[in-house]
Amino acid sequence: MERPKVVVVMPGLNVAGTLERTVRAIPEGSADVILLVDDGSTDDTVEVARSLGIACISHAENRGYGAAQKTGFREALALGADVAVMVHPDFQYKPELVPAMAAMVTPGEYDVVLGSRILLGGALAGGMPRWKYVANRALTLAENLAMGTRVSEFHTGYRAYSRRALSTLPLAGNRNDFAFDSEILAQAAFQGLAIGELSCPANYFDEMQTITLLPGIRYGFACLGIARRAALHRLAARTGLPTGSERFDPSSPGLTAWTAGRWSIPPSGDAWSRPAP
Ligand SMILES: Nc1nc2c(ncn2[C@@H]2O[C@H](COP(=O)(O)OP(=O)(O)O)[C@@H](O)[C@H]2O)c(=O)[nH]1
Ligand SMILES: [Mg+2]
Repeated sequence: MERPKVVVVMPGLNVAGTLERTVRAIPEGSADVILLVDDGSTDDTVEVARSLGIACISHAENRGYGAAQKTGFREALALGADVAVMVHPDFQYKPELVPAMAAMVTPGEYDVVLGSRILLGGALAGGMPRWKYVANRALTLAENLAMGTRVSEFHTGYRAYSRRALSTLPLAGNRNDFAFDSEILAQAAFQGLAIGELSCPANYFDEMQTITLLPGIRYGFACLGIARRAALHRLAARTGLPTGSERFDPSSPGLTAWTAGRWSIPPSGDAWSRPAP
């Protein structure tokens, strides 16, 4: 069997200070293409990407974390990826786990894999602020109930998706902010795609980026809105009531309808020729 093609997608805003550390920690040979989505950075992010020899696609202005994922996943599909692994370039998650994340996404097994900070405990000991931990647990409980899932957290930024998930989920109309991460899981759950998890320690340190209190509160309400819509949609699907949402309709536009982004560093021609690990 041919080795699956793995594209690492990194949505990044002003990550010049942490990009190199993140890229160097991705095990050699575990990704066929490493693709940074520069979300309108105003620092040296693109120059650092160039010095590292990775590919980079840029938004002319800041579009948001969800928008950056749409651009990155669309290009991962166009590059022929079988698996896309999202790694945050602020070095908060462990890039060393890319091969493990990718390996769990195999046809007929998981279409979505989450690197969970909650699964084996230790998130608080690892430095996650207490208010974030409590909010994460409460929102996850509500989302699991609404979506009929049993995942340990909806809010990790460390994820792997199969080609099938990225090409069939109606992602183009999803939110362009942080709530994209909950929306895509709601869609995957509704379509019956299997969601797997592995545990991943998260890093909290000075240079990392993280959501602050006010945007955090907005994010929480957005997630609750998604949970509400998902619950209503499941009810509608079962009963025929007209409470369905186009967000969960598989015929809504997918990533091919998403047009943002221009290459600042196109992937090199021998992108697929790197040896297997
Ligand atoms: N805050 C923010 N991050 C963005 C945006 N676009 C892309 N990103 C990247 O998305 C990732 C997650 O954002 P972050 O602030 O670290 O959120 P966290 O998941 O709470 O740690 C980071 O790697 C950012 O560089 C944006 O518009 N705002
Ligand atoms: Mg972060």
